[in-house]
Amino acid sequence: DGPSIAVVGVTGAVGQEFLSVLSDRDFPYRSIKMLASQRSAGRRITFEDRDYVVEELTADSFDGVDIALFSAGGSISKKFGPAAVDRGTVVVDNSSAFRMDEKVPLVIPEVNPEAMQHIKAGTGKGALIANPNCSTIICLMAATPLHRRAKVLRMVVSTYQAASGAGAAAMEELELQTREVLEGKPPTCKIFNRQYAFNLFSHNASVLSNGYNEEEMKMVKETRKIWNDKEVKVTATCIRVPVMRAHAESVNLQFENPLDENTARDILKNAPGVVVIDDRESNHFPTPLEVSNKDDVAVGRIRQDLSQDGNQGLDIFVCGDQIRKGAALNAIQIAEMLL
Ligand code: 11C
Repeated sequence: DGPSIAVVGVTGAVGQEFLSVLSDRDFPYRSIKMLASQRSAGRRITFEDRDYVVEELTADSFDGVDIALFSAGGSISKKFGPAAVDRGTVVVDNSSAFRMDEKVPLVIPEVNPEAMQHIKAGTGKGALIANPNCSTIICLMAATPLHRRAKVLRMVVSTYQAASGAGAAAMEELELQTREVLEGKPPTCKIFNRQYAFNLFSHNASVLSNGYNEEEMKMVKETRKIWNDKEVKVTATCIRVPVMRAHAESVNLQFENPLDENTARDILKNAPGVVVIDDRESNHFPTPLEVSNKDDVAVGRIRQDLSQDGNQGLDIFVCGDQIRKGAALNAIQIAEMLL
């Protein structure tokens, strides 16, 4: 029993993670369609002891589908998302295609579940729900509980983003380059056009006329939409680092009301989907490796910002698995709320 579901982009890094998360969480379904581009059609996938053949994605793929999980890039979402909605499917879209559309809820289940409370699956009424950008999700998982208590006026974020954010091919190239550099060979530079192993660089998203890149502007705009707060000031610097699958972020917060670090630590310890790793004595704080393949976002380095008066500011350091909470897990938590 349960809804009929479709996974769009099933052969990609997030598509594959959709399947593991569905299985890990015992997501109920009566049927599941594995959809991908023509290039991947015909491939075989074994999922929960059953064999599936990957089908080529077409508009008709969504006939009778209650929930579709999309992660095949913005252009595929733009082309097939509305076709799915027309057929009565609720689309949970991992791309940036519809995030800033006023009619489309942009949801982190722990943060703003109310934004999608009017949408249910299996009613024959289609809808789109957008999954936020991974850097935004990971940041807001930690910042929101503090925002609820003391109201964030300004947030300054610096990211250290993993290869997985650029897809499975970037992860493969990081591994290949690492081997090549260690062997003294010239590195293969197909994905980022430069050496990635043993290096870091400004995020590969396009740089806009204001000097920010698109990834940074996503953090600014998505935070305002998710918090339903047009006034909150956000600035970000997004950097790609040679880490496989978890993003790290340094987040500086300025509050309207005072918030001391002990209270902040207690709030974060009780926040759903968050774990606190904040051991000053042994210098143990969150690392990308410790959160890889984990559901929870880890927070540490929780400290008063010395540059702000009267307990009005905090610095925190956050790590989260980009493929899991940054993408697949968040989308499937949204799908769970549709049932
Ligand atoms: C990254 N956040 O880590 C990006 C990838 O808007 O969903 C995902 C881009 C997006 O590179």
